[in-house]
Amino acid sequence: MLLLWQIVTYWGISMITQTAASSAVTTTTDYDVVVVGAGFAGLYLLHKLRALGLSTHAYDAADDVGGTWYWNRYPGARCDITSVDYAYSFDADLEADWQWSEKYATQPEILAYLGHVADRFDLRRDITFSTRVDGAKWDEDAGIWNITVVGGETVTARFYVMATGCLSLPKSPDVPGIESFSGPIYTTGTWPHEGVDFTGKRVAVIGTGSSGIQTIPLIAEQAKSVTVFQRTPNFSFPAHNGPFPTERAADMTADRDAYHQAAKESGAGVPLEVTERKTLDVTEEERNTRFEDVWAAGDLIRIATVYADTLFNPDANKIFADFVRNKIRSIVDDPVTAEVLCPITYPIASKRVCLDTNYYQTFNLDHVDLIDLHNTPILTVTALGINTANTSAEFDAIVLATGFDAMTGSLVAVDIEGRDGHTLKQKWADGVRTYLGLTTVGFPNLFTVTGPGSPSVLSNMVVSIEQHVEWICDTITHMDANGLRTIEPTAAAEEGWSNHVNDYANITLLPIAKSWFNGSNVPGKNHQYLPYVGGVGGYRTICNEIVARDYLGFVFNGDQCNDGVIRRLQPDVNIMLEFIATLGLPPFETLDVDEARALSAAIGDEAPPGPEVGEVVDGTLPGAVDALDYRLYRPDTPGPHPIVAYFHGGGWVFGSATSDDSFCRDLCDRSGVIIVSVNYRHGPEDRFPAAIDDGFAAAQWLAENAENLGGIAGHLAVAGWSAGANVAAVVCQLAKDAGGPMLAGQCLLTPVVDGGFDWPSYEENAEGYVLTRPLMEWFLNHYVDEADRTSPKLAPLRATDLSGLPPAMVVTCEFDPLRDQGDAYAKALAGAGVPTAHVQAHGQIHISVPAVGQIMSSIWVREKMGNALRGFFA
Ligand code: NA7
Repeated sequence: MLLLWQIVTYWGISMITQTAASSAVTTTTDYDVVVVGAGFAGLYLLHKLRALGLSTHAYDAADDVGGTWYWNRYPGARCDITSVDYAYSFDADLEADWQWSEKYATQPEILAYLGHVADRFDLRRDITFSTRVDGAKWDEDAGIWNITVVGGETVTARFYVMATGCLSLPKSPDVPGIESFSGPIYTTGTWPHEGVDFTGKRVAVIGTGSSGIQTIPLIAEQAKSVTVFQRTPNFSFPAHNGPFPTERAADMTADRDAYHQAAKESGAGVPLEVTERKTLDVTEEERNTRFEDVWAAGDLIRIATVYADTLFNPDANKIFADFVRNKIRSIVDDPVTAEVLCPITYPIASKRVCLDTNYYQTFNLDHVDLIDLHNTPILTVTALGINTANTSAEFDAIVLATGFDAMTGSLVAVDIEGRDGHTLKQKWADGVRTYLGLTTVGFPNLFTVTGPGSPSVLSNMVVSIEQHVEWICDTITHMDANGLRTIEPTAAAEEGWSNHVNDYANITLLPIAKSWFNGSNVPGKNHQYLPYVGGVGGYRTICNEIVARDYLGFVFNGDQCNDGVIRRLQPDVNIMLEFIATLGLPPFETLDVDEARALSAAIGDEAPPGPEVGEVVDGTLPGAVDALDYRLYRPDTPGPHPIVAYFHGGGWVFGSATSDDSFCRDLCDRSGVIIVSVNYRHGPEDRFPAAIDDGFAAAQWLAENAENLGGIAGHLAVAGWSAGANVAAVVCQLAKDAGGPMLAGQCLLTPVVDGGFDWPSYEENAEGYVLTRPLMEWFLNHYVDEADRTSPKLAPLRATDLSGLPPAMVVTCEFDPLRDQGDAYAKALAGAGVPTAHVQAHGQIHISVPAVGQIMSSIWVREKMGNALRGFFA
């Protein structure tokens, strides 16, 4: 159907005329776009939208521009991204004309900058100040938003953009009795414009987040006394603020395009090189030198990227945290106070790291006290002061530095009603779901700038804001050019993105702390890690890719749907695949067997070592024909232990008793049982059923010799990966048929249980995930004749009776050609009455679960496998 759109803008009124074949629908709106907020995001939106010829208007509750920098006027308020980077990049002249005075600009200077931007681009004429938007309702028939402001005025717009900032709604003061205090209460996020003179006053400060840490030293400079009420200590580094660092500015002016491009492609929106080195790969001396450099730099990005594994590996994180704790101890004179200031309950950087000026030194002043609310919680605030469990003190003023209802608070504070009368608040009550942090299902033509699910607060906000504003403007341009009235994400795209956001957070240590990043600072708020951890560069690539793929995951006009999920693999699995692609390795199936084995062994040699175990012993045991090598992994606990016979992966063609070394160590460590990795004969030299015969012989021998190996008689199970899982599964069937050995369980990771290819996963995952369909054909051809592929000794799924088999754990991976047959086997076992645990590992591929030390997103699977092995013997 031919759609013709005309957009006529006249005196701020836009008329959109849609002509669809013979029918014509005309909708008139007051504005093309209504924007809420006049901070960094709202101002740039106004400027951009205006340049596109769109009529636009912004509302802000403040009486001038500035957003968060309008409200947060507490003493000491500063940005903690270097000023040169915490500024717009969209206009070279603006950049050249503005000179920052300090490394980290103060709130008044940032506010002046935003005022300058508003003046320079004449933005205030399109902003209504001192006006709070309190409702927005989508009119499905007209395809427009009705936006109401406090006082009742309603305006209409085609598009509605919330540019309300991530930290703009102060958290309600959940301090018992706070309303009874008779003196003044100041909240950092809504500080009086005229300032506060604390001279001679006894001041209580509640809260030691970034705001508290910035303001406490300055209040202490004035006040007669300061008592700091600390619930959770934060890690803070000296900001080393000072004059504007001219060398950074010189880098920028030398090649501003390259500088800004580097920022856009970076992790955090600041063009700094980050190391790929890991904490435990360097000497203690080298590490300490680097830590000292970072301490001296006073730069959040350097702190967060001190080593590549700091945010991922608990041991690495602890080493850095210990360094900072020792710094705190070295600064604070009183050892008891120093310990109270040392964070110990969460990994460093899982709560927002702070930059300060003399924060810890302030506690050496005689008139500054620290109250540890962890041990002595506030019982109540009284008219005159604050009572804790063991103190009672009077104050002249209380400062609340208690934070914000972050990321979602200001969005759901407006009564936004989407399609079918559902509100955003209702939709997000049990969990926030967005597509890209920009859009959300049920709310057509609503955009959220730096919304939950985008890098936002984990990045330089200005870089992220510019990217979102430009994406929104490009999208509106695309829609107008193509006669598209409405845009909305699909449910599948939104769910996929929400999973991806969670997946990324969960491979880091970031969700561990209770913090405003995951909503746990606000009583009753849903706990969920809100920002996107994947970095601004990666995120930008995704946004661009979605556009390039014809707005994948969006539906236009309610019926032009391009459904799909942009990232389904686990993030670290994706990174692994990208890395493998850079190696340019030949497909195994194009090699002869010796070359393929050599390549497989060379790849295996590069794998990180697994965990230490109590003992590793190599030996041989009798196979069906010849002796078989084995490697025994003994737990670091007093024996005897149960034994698990493990059969390695490698398509019956590659591998050995030691080829899955790190995985076997990990299983041993997690399960507390002896793992005996047994080799078996391989094709093409020894074809089917040689591997199975060896596997069964090995199981018999292990059963008979358990006690000699430090095992327990009668406590034997089997496990395996891929072709090895095939061996394990068939051994269980043979043992059942033969009446022994008794097996306590079978743990099958991505098993081959069928010789046919008639499974959808062979089509869906035929290529691209390392184990390909052609490679499986190559393996089977080298191992087994066509005629034998339906034999239960090759295809245990085809056995006529699965009842009576040992309890099973079957793990399948979403992007594995073998997925469906593994799923079918789990179902068949359960159907035959075999106690079966079935783990379907979302976003994983055939090789990612055993990738110990490489893939963090599969740790939980290995943990379940370890528990299953232990459980077989419970
Ligand atoms: P934060 O970082 O959320 O800090 C708030 C602080 O207030 C934090 O120490 C809280 O302890 C404490 N708090 C909150 N509620 C209470 C109650 N009821 N009793 C005692 N203590 C309380 O907010 P900020 O304003 O400092 O910083 C927000 C961001 O703004 C900052 O990261 C920068 O990005 C800019 P808790 O840790 O919850 O135990």
